[in-house]
Amino acid sequence: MIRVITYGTFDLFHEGHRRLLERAKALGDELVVGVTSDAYDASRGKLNVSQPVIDRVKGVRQSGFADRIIIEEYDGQKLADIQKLGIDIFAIGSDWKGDFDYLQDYCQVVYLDRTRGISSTQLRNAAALLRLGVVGTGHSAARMTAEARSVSGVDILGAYDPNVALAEEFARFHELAHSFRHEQELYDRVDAVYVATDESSRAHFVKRALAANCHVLCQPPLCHTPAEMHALYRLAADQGLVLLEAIRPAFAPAFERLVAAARSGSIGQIRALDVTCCEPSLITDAFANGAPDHLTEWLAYALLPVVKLLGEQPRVIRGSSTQPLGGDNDQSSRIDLAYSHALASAWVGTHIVARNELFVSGTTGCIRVPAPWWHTEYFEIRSPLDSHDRRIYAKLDGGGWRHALAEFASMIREDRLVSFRLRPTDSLAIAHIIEQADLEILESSHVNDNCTRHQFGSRPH
Ligand code: C2G
Repeated sequence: MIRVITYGTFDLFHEGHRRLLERAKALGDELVVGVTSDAYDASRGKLNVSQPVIDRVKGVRQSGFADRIIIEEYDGQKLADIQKLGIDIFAIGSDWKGDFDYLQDYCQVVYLDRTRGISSTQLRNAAALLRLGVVGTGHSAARMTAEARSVSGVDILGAYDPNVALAEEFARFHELAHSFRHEQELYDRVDAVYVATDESSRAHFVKRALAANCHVLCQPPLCHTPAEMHALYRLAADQGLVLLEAIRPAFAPAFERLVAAARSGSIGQIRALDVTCCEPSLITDAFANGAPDHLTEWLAYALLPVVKLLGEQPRVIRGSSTQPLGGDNDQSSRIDLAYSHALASAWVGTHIVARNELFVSGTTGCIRVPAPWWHTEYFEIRSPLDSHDRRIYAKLDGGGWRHALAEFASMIREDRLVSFRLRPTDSLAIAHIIEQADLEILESSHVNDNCTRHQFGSRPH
């Protein structure tokens, strides 16, 4: 008797799940299926699971392949189950290749090819699955694609890149069903796209995707000017489509709680905000996880708390910037803002070791978010009246990529065009501040031949 075990969430049971169970069952005589509990999915960062465990178990049972169904409740249970149930083969989809090699000391480990590109006819509830395409094949595209396996209800169908060979390689590496030679072919096959091309072509692809009736998640900055951004949001709204800039900290649970705490008066009235986003020259994995790629993206990060906590219309905006130093993207910029009752300072730079904290001061207390603040799982509320700092925790999954994608997918599913986490007006306010500070720098700088139009926008291509 050969006993096989496999595990999964099995949300909205579909053809990919059915084929996985069918092949797992064929490996032996008896198949045990572990279905994740709701709490375990939450703890392992599987986002947007729409069915409770009882319904997911029902889906697995109805497939007819499982001889026994168990509930997976904690990390490390796989090892315990394998020993307790006398398992010979552990089987799992190829999207987990390598992750379970440690079980080889206890049983045979088999990775079964993931089903690529699930069609709507293969779903019980077709509207529940978001077919996503990726435009661009760089670091951000790769990271978002990898994180998508942990967002339930999202299936990445394929990739497009103006460089066809890159798109083919990307699709092969990420086991996607398609690489598209023509942009329009991708738009015709998907519900939504993630645009992660280089900054200069981003607005072009966003516009074309919207015109082709696709929802768009876009790597920030969406474009260079508030006017252009406004036109893109207008186009999306007119078409009834979601357009969301993936400024990842906006979707991080700890940041969301910070905004709620600060705005609900937990530190009195906000009087000052100090935020730093500096990238050291030596980038460790821990730093890179969730950090933006370019100075312009750093600026969007740094201005996010300013706009969310102090509002969209500062009275005064002052910008200062070094000239590019070692390279195009090696630069330091500061924006100082005055609101009627508060001051803010946002500093971004590359090749600088800085505190990278976010500090918010109020009339009765202050909030500190430890470094790197855009990637944090907690913040502290300090008040002279309390003897202890209050720490508030909220888990961050997948470097924040997952939370951005989960919000985007929820918006589409719920037919919600605006996210309160990052409204179009927030994105526009950030773009407006950058434009004003940029103009300020140009006006105040002495006539300088090296002075380029985009003091803040300069970036490598
Ligand atoms: N799967 C597949 N093809 C798809 C989608 C999913 O073969 N198009 C496989 C997955 O690889 C996995 C199983 O179906 O083996 C269940 O997938 P999910 O429900 O997404 O669960 P998952 O998050 O992969 O659970 O302990 C939990 C497991 O480690 C993984």
